[in-house]
Amino acid sequence: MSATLFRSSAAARSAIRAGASKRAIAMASTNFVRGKATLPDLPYDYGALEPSISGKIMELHHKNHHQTYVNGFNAATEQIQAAEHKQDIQAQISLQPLINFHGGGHVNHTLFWENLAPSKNGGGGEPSGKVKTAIESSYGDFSSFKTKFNAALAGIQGSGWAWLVKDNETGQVQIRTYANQDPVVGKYTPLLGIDAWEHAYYLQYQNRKAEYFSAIWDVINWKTVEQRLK
Ligand code: MN3
Repeated sequence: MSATLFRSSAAARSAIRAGASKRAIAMASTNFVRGKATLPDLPYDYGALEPSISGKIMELHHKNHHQTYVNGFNAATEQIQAAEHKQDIQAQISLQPLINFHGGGHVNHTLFWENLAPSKNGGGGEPSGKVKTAIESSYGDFSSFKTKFNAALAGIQGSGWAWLVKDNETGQVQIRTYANQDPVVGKYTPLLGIDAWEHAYYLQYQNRKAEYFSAIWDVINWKTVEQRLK
């Protein structure tokens, strides 16, 4: 497989070590610099999730795919601002799907990277504490939950995501699927998302996407899920 690929700068790494990662998780949906969305650094090397996800996939997925959503969101935002300036309501409305797609893509991927961790840094295993209790309350046990989550992923037609979300009204957790880059919004809080787009696995797994859905559990960062559930 590919050699370890470094992406984060030394400054970003030391910031992460200094405890910025917790803040970064809280800020996941608002990663902006001077009004522009920016590509977040990964808190691990591209090759660190192997063998579950190859370094080459991680590099392309982060550096190319995610960057495209960031660029698309910034471009659509500029167009909306221009339409607002001209008081062109029709143009503002017609730009909403672009905001949903590219903004959703940016938010979803930012949350996704944080949902993963190399196994040597605590990725994989089973949830504990409140996450374990919440999953058991909705799905009986972890194994049944995983089976249902993988079935939801396998059932996505075309491109989309499966998420473990918290229903903010009932406090219960549940598995929901979303088409394309539709973000988890409204009465749900996103806890754990798995990208089911072909670009997330094809280079390594080709048509064997069930193998990708099975392998990714070895690099799930349950600590992030716990922080989001709080
Ligand atoms: Mn993706």
